[in-house]
Amino acid sequence: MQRIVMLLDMDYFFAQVEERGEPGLKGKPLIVCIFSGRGEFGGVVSTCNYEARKLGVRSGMPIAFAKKKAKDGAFLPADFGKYERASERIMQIVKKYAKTTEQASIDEAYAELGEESEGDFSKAAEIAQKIKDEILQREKLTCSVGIGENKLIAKMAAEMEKPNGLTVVKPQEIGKFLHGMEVGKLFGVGKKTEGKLHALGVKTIGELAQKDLLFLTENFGNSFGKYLFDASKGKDDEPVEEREEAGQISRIASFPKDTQDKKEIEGFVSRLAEDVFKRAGEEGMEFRQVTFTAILEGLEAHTKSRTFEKYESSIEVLQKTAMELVREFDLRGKKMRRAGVRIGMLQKKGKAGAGEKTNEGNGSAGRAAKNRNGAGNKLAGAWDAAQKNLFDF
Ligand code: DCP
Ligand code: CA
Repeated sequence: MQRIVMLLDMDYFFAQVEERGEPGLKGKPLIVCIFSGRGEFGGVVSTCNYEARKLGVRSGMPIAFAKKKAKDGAFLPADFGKYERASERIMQIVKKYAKTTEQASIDEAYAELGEESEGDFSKAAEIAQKIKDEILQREKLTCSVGIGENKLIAKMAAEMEKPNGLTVVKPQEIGKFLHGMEVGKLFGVGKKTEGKLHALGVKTIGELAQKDLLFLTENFGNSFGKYLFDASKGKDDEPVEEREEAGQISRIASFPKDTQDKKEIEGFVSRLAEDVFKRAGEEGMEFRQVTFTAILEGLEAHTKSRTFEKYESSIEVLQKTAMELVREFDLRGKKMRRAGVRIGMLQKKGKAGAGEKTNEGNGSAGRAAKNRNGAGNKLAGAWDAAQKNLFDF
């Protein structure tokens, strides 16, 4: 049977969710921000709508900079819980139409559609259209979908038409699809690799596909070289694999002023723990791990974790552990700038037979290790990027 893979990517996701809640915001630049609490515009842009993109605003940009570009824009704080809940409902819709699905990030999902469409690309496109319609009808949100014979082609096809696109690349069209494309557009090729390829005289994916394996492994190492060799020809055999739940819930925030005051730090961390616990409760999760993160002046970051024998679900255990970790932490004369609390190795409460089961290896580190090539960062997806933003200012 012909393999058919779909990738669904929500359009300007966090910003679209905000727009939906506030129809008055539609048509105006809308910027979702991760405020650091430092000054009115300290922090970074999480994402923004297309009106703001037209003005040059981008994910990861300092908010103060975005403010200069979109003077009359609406700057809203990110509400991760809201996006997670929308994401969960969207994933449930995708699962109704396909037996095998994989959530690749908070707003992206792969699905195998070969069986469902009897190996017929037009039927697969019809299924994708039904999924898009249902998401629009139930969630009032648009997405862009790519369909191809593997994950790589599906992902790159989804990029072709945004927003609200549906792009099918059939096997016989792959050569034409990739040939003239800039090499930087090949999935897994970041800025660094792109620069190196340019220096080697490779500008397009078609030119990359002409290079022999030895040339690529000599320049990019065995595993990434092999990846480039295959990917440039549109080859990819990564399976669509179900992943466990995201595996962690965290909250991180800046102190109003850098501090060394132990009592202030304890009170602050205790409030973060309460927030995390509230979210865990809302999602019905229990945890086996508690992590405390400290970011000191100069952005030096430290983490300390404790792992339990069995799953825990009480605020007392979380608070007590967080406090122990804080007290054990040695500031070594420095001041603390940000602090975070995370619970990990999660499972849904009372999940049958899950007593000994853990989510180890399903977190982003496990995923990154599994991703066999330099595409690791990109494959890990936007949710990791969003998490990373929290540490980026
Ligand atoms: N995100 C973030 N910081 C980044 C990248 C992403 O906080 N540097 C968050 C906000 C995005 C979400 O992750 O809404 C999904 O990321 P995407 O890269 O898919 O970006 P969008 O969905 O916002 O836009 P697009 O329409 O281009 O997919
Ligand atoms: Ca998206």
